[in-house]
Amino acid sequence: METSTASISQLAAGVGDMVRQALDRYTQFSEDCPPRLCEAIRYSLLAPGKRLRPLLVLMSAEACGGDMEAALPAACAVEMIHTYSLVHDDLPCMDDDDLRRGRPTCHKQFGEALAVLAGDALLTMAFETLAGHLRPARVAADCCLELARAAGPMALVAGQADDLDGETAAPDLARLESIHRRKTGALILASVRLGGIIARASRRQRSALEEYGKRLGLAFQITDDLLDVAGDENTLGKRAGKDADRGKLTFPGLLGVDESRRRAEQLVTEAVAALRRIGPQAEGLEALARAVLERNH
Ligand code: GRG
Repeated sequence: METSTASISQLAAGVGDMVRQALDRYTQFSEDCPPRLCEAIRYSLLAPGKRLRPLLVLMSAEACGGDMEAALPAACAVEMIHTYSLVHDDLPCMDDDDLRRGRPTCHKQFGEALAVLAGDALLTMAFETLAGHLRPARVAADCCLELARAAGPMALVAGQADDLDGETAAPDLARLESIHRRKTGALILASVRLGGIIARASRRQRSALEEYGKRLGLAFQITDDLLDVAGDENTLGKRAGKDADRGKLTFPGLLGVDESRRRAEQLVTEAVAALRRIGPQAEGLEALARAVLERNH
């Protein structure tokens, strides 16, 4: 498996363009959508995010012998859910942030009420995109179920609720991992599973994707916590040092920077090892996992 860091960046840029164009097409609303709402949705969704989750959907499908084009609606649906979660997370009643993806947050730009509605619209549009654009219907239904579970009250929403509570809870590694398995990990795991569903992956391929996705999700969160400690605000496109300011439970806070880094590396090694069960066509996923470790934003 030899995809280099340079070639994964090129691949990611190419796939990122493909995803951006599709997101642009999915947000060409009729005049029934009020112009300010349309603007708020597109402002957040088309902002320059890393598109990690869409990349995972598309590369997982490809790794299992599927077609990236066929998986594009699922890649966009996951990005819609992710963007909705960021818009709502940034609200004053949640994390109260003013900078996201290098721009003022949605509520800073459009006001709180419209930001809530833009998030609501993105959440709904994700399922419309899956149901309306994936074929056959059985695959669309399976993908709807997968994404709904990952975004729902036992996963993404649960992790967020516990994270808000975590600001006052006693430090505990099991609790921290449980929060991030749901808040960050569930959508990352769903991304690789969606790719597998669309590619009609074998049982062996699905179990490899599962192992890869779980480990990558946790590694991604640990690097997110490390960047909050040491990252540069301009590169990050969001405020740094927020976790410590809020007394949040984090991996470096609990384990220290060096041990957190070691854990992230170990998780990526294990994630990559799981890909051997898929074969050489999983090299994009391997490069993506390594890029998560090296990321600076
Ligand atoms: C409001 C239901 C609800 C959930 C919010 C996404 C989220 C849950 C909180 C965001 C805060 C945070 C730092 C989460 C940890 C990791 C994470 C999801 C970071 C943002 O994802 P990136 O880095 O963002 O992939 P881009 O902008 O690149 O897409």
